Amino acid sequence: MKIIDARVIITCPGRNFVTLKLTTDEGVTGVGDATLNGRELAVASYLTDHVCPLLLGRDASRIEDTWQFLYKGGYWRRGPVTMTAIAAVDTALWDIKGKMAGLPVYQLLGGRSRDGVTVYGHANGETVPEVLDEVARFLDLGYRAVRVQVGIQGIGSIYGVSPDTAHRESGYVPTAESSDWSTARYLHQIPALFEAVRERFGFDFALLHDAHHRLTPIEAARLGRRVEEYQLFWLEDLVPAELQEGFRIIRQHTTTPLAVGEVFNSIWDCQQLITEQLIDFIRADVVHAGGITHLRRIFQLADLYHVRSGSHGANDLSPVCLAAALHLDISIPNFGIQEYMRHSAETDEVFPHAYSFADGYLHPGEVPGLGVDIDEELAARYPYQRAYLPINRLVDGTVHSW
Ligand code: EZ4
Ligand code: CO
Repeated sequence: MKIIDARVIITCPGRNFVTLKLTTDEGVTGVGDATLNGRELAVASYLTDHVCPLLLGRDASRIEDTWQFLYKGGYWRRGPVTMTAIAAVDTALWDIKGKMAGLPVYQLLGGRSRDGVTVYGHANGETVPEVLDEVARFLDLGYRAVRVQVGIQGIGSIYGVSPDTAHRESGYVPTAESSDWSTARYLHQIPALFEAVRERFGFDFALLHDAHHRLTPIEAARLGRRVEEYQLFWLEDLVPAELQEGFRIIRQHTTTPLAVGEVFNSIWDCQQLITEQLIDFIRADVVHAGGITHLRRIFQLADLYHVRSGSHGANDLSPVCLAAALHLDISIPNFGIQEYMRHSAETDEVFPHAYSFADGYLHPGEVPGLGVDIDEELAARYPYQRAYLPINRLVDGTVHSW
């Protein structure tokens, strides 16, 4: 079974998505997400100009070998562009293998370890009452887990709290700059949000929060300790994680569970975090961390150290990535939770899929392969539009993590 065609499809049904489609000599197709938010064309070029020519004529059944071929064969290792490109190939090959076997991919990964994939939604608002209304909406929809984000007084527009974030949070904006970030204000005000949520809705659902890498370890430690009474499911991305040992400081001071990893590309980015048990949830995702093959390796390492999965699932990851994530999520022993930011109606139309939401869970469906495809005709109606993630600055103008 040889690969005879490898094509990159770029579409912008509300935001940009890059998709790799492979076709075999038997006419079977497979899709892989290759979207790297804000740097989409770099991955498209990596695939079109360098990887696709190497795939033609290769045996589509050799998933692991193809992964090693692209990783070791490229000589230059890791990094988001390379690992997203490898992920796209890997995901498409799993899709093809599932279709050839007549089985949903999760069956190839060992079958179900649970009945459904618990997901969390995003409750955002400029003010605490606005966030509370959003939490109510999610709980009414049956969600068992909700992430809460709120505006901070004295700070202008904060990434991730705009009310229409279902489509805006993950950054489909032309270089928005915010220039008054203050960690002191944030630390002072944010506990009141968790207090208000627990007071109104109680403790019978998972409550999450994302700090978008904006703190230092000691600031993070203080926050984690301060909010312990609200029993958060996790605090996410408290600090940038390039310095993995920095998490030791946070860990020494708080029992609030920690999650990090949505920008990680390989097992090497989290080896110390996992083996020293410095985090509780690893947020690496299929598309940016080398596909199903490599993410499974990360989750297997994590399982040895009591670290559970919590895959990034923002809506800048395409439905192809979400489908792949669900097959992995439902099969692994150490699943924690899956982020689920719904896609726009236009995106859902471009990517017809078998997964479905019910009662707080996502289900991958029983269609052979990943159960997701791209409608190329429709995709062609939404041409690429240049877009960037936002920039965050301190009051004095210093660039800060957003
Ligand atoms: O900012 O996916 O937890 N989710 C997030 C996301 C990320 C975007 C970046 O492309 O933090 O919204
Ligand atoms: Co995040």
